[in-house]
Amino acid sequence: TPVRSDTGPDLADLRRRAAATLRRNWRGKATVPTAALYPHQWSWDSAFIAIGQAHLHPRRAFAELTALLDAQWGDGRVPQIVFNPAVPEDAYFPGPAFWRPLPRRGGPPPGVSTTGLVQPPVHAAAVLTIAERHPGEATDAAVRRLYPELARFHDYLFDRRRVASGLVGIVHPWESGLDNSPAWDGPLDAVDPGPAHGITGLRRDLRHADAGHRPTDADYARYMAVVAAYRDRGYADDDLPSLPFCVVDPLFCAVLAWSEQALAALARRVGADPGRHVERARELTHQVHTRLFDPALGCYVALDVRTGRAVAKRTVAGLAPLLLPGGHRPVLLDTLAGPSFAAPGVRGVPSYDLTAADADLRRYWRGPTWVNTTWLLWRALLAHGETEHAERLAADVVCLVADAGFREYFHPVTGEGLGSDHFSWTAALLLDVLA
Ligand code: 2M8
Repeated sequence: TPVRSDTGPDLADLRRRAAATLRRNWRGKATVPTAALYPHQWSWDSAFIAIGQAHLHPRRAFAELTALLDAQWGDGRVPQIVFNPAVPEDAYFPGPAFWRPLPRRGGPPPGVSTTGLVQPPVHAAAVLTIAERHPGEATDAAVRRLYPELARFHDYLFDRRRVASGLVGIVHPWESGLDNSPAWDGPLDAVDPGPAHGITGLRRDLRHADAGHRPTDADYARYMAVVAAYRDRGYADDDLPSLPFCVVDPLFCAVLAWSEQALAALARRVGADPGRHVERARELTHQVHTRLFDPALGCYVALDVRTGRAVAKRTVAGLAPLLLPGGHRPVLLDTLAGPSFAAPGVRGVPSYDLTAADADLRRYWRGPTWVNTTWLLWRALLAHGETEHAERLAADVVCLVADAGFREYFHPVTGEGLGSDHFSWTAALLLDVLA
């Protein structure tokens, strides 16, 4: 669905600037999310970047994912961050040293430095998206190479991260991709931050972004304590609820089930048996719909696995199950169009309920509109034939970027650009909604 505009933004110019942003952030094998704030390769960023890159250079799109999967651990996990050895240790906090030791058995390939966490598994869905739009021999060859690695990643998630009978858990807010989401306030309150690490002095993000737009020091102290606990047990996934943080996130699970369907389609393309993918996608979809829906909030919610309690917060993650077949679609569509996420003048899908007392419309994942989550809902709406609504979201993305540039996130009401500039997935996904 092309966005048409005769009087609006100059779309050819936006496309050129998006391509320039991706070129600027390309580092030879992969793309950084943005130069100063995030100088390494991030997992789900690379999936979104590949989707946009495919409109420019399909080869580079597959190279991006290949670089990420080259850092896959022996146990199948695909790391949240692949550290670039050419970048100084202190350019990003927490840098490679904080994550060591990484396990030898089941860990990253020799000489490869990563974190021990994962991020939402959008990659298989990204590969299928690219393969469907850019068919050809090079694509077939790339799919043949990438399918077994993606399947191993999903095997890891389904086998090692299974919690709360049939749902898949995450062990750090960073694994959700929505780091300081209000959904994590409750579970994080129970985490002992431990001795002060002199966090403010260490945080590099505060040199590149406004402190009022970022997580707080109190958040960071707990992030570090949660990493340390997982690291000190060698990133082992036995008895996950004994870790200080263990939750089921509706976005992570919905994206996994959606990507698992994509994996079934990729398996068929390479002549592999799609059976286990079809079955796992069906079962996880069923679990999400039956266990995570909160009728009073009109959306899906996270579960704190340690307490067994649902987290009653209406966040954008709770709308992500719209990507899946079945479920509570009419209610979700109402919530998406209602005052929590839409109002006259609101652009894109805010990351958190606009009417909530603790919404903070400039602070990171606590209210601003992000292009990647808006894009996921755009895809979901298109898949369900909600074309008009989808086109509105696409037009919002174009408008936000035309007014404020390729920013990391945006004030959902004023459109003010927030966080860093020259942000890769904003550029990549803009190219995709314009395609
Ligand atoms: C943000 O997260 C990183 C940690 O992973 C950070 O704040 O340092 C999140 O927005 C995450 O979703 C994203 O993948 C990452 C890089 O863009 O930045």
